Amino acid sequence: MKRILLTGFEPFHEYKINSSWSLVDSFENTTSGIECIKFRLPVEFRVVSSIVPEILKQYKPDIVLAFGQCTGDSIRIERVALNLDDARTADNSGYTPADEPIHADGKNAYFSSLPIKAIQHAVAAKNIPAIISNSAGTYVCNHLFYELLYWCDKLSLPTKIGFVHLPRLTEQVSGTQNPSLPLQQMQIALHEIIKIL
Ligand code: PCA
Repeated sequence: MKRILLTGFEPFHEYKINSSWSLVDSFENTTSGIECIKFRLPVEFRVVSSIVPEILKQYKPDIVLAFGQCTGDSIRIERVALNLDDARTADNSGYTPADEPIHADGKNAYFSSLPIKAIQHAVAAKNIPAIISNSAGTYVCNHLFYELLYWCDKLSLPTKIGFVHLPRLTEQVSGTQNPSLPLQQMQIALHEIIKIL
């Protein structure tokens, strides 16, 4: 059975929950004949760096689909991971890297190894807003995406890597005009994505 590793992040900044972990945690353990393994990550640059090679070796996934939360109104399928940490605010350990490469021996950037356009079309076909994003930022989400691609390259792993930024959940923005997406829509999107992988 094909194995997909789904990752989400713990809450960070002012948020009490993180939509990325809400989605991963609520998802089934098997779908479309694919085994789904779930992993919750801390919003900490250094811990993410140490965990990534470990989980790749431990779970040997065929695919890693990593999720993070953003403030937009669409599901953002990330195209590129940059070799750069540049945080405006501290991570959950209090660390605030500025203009730092993630790996001195790494490429400046890696592209997603999943079919991003096919993913976008599969989600949009369900009338769920989905766009291709050409920047995952320079915070912990980009850091995770870069580490996953770096280690697959370094260890010559066949694992395919993708990163998706999710809007906040409806309950996270109640009482404000901020954009959001219901959990159920995110679950439908994830089903559609897994079906085409
Ligand atoms: N979003 C942040 C880090 C964790 C998360 O869910 C980001 O976009 O980098």
